[in-house]
Amino acid sequence: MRISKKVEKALKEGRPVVALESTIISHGMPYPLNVETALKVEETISKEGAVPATIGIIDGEAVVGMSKEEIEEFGKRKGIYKVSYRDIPIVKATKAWGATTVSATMVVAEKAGIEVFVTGGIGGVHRGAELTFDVSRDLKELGLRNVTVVCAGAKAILDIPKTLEVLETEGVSVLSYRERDFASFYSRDSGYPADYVFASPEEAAAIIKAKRDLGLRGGILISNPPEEEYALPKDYIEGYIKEALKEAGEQGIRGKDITPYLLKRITELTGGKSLDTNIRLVINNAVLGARIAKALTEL
Ligand code: PSU
Ligand code: MN
Repeated sequence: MRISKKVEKALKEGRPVVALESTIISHGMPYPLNVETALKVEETISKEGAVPATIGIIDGEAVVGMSKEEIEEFGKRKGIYKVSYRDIPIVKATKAWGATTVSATMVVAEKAGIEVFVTGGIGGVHRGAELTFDVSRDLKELGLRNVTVVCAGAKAILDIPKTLEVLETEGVSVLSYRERDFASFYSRDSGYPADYVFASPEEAAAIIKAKRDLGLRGGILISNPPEEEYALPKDYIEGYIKEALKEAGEQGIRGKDITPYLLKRITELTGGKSLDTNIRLVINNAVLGARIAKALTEL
């Protein structure tokens, strides 16, 4: 992999670094809002005193700390592969461009020695998984990698209680910032509690440190509820999710295409409201992620 000078220097000096993924850029939002958001997220992390490291695969090589131009290219270029763990050897050997999901980004972040990773919402157990077996690789890598993922819970399109059960099986500690409930991406609540509610970045950092000190392998999941002013009420968004899921079923959309399809369709159905919430929650996660990364380096 290629680590940017800036990220490498920060890691060497023990300064806080925050990893960011690229699927959210290439497959999660439309151009040019995807690029604007990615740059704004980086800027937010810098302002908080941490170093952002956007991760993706360029010509088969993992890049840690993309340049502005590279981020722009990830936002624009057509046909960029959506890379889950299983796809890493394929893009490597074919020298392809790959946007890394949470699962693949965790692999690269761990290799680079980055502990904290910020995204929007993780993948999880899809609704109807008892028939389709569609369970995101994100959950498996959360169980395996020593990386803390800061998100607004799991995407609302998923089955949240089943996702929490698999996280338990995988041994992932699920911590929620100031709210009882595990967040459901667009909404602050899901109806299901996280394992523990923490009150400050320092407290989260202490839990991460305890897990590492004990030599316990695997990730920690931080659920950061979207702020009240732009969070969407659960019953408002649920109708549109059901509608989008129904259309996806009728069109036979499956596998890796389902999440990008649903995010796009829900944006259309809500007249852009869901996209606005998605953008703002990622920025909100960047603030918390940077503060946790800082608190961790101070420990
Ligand atoms: N967060 C967002 N938008 C996204 C994603 C996260 O706000 O598009 C991406 C992440 O890369 C996550 C992926 O890993 O969605 C889940 O895809 P799947 O359901 O196919 O595992
Ligand atoms: Mn899947």
